[in-house]
Amino acid sequence: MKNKKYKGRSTEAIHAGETLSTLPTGTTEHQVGKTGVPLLPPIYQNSTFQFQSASECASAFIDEESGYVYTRWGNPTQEVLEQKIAALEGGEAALATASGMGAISTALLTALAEGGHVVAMETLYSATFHLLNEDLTQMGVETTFVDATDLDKIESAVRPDTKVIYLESPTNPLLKLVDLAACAEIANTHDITSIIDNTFATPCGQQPITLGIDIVLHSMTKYLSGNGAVVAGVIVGEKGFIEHAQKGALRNFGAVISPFNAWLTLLGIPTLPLRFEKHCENALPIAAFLEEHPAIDWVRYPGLPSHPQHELAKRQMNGFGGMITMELKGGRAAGEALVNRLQICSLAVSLGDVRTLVCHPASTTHSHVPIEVRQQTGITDGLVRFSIGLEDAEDIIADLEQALGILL
Ligand code: LCS
Repeated sequence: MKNKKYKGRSTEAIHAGETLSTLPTGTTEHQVGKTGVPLLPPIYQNSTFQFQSASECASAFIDEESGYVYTRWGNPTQEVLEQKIAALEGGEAALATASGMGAISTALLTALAEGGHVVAMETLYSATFHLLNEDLTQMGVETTFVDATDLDKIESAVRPDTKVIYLESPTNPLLKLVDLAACAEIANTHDITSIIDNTFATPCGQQPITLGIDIVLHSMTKYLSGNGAVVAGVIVGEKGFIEHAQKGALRNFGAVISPFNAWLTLLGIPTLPLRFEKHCENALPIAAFLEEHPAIDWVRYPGLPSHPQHELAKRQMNGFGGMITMELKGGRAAGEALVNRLQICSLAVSLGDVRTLVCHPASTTHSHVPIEVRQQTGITDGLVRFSIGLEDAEDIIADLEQALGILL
């Protein structure tokens, strides 16, 4: 469903949702009659809202559209952010959350309110995998993990009680893609809710709702905020689903975003289109440099012709993003030596920052996972993931060149 007011993505990122800031809720009596409203959406850093009368307060409880009551139920700063992201994703409505995992758990708890079965990609962000494989399993939800690059495997995993098809594209950390339009068609045919985590692509890289996907999620900790200052998430989709999520799982499980984090994210979004362009512009020559390096076995970047799904990437994405994954020939020792030697690239988890971040899963995020399980899922010992930042590509390449030099 479209929520389109502006022709261009940059105008949308700057202006969408900001009409609220022209009507400051809580304008105090001494301000009435004065002209001039804040150009930047104000931050409403308050937990509760006051009313003039019992009847006004009572009607806000009956009709929540008529007023704000309590920040766990909604806050004007959060609403500006939600309207902006709904516009960027081409969705009807959005719901901001305390974290990306808050968005994922809230969306799944909403779609699975009456229980049911999930078909999910076999390689997902690790916490999403644990949520599906452990926490939701303990609550009676079953998940079948499939190689979603093979559409037949999705189709044949669908059961009469399947409620959700859950996807990431590109995936974390292997950068596999799924054909979103084809997955949406399978989901529609069987009346299943399709959900995608769009964190790696951002709404600038792909708009899954326009391809028929029902629900789009983000960890706004990453590219959307872009400043490495917040942990936040968002769900985008049809108004009925978002309202159900807001009044149910979000409100009662409580993964609400703080007004300050909503505001910090609002500061980041206007530059997202520009930042995304630069992330893409930097990543391609860096991926090409890595692919030629003798210490490296293989490189995955959707923009490289060597990516097994490069044709799908060209068809489905409007830019290949800033994430690059590679396999070093020297295994774990080489991975550790490389990250120890890098100077501009910072050794840190997370992604989508203005700085280039590097992460060696085998010695860090996945070190507790048994080696055979890691190898089965492709998280091998020599795997290194880069989130290419906004520094000059030549400086990043020089840093990589000096660090990779010790592996030769
Ligand atoms: N989805 C994806 C694709 C992610 O990469 C992450 C976090 C999340 C959801 C969860 O978001 P959060 O709750 O942290 O806002 N990814 C991380 C990573 O690759 N390294 O550190 C965190």
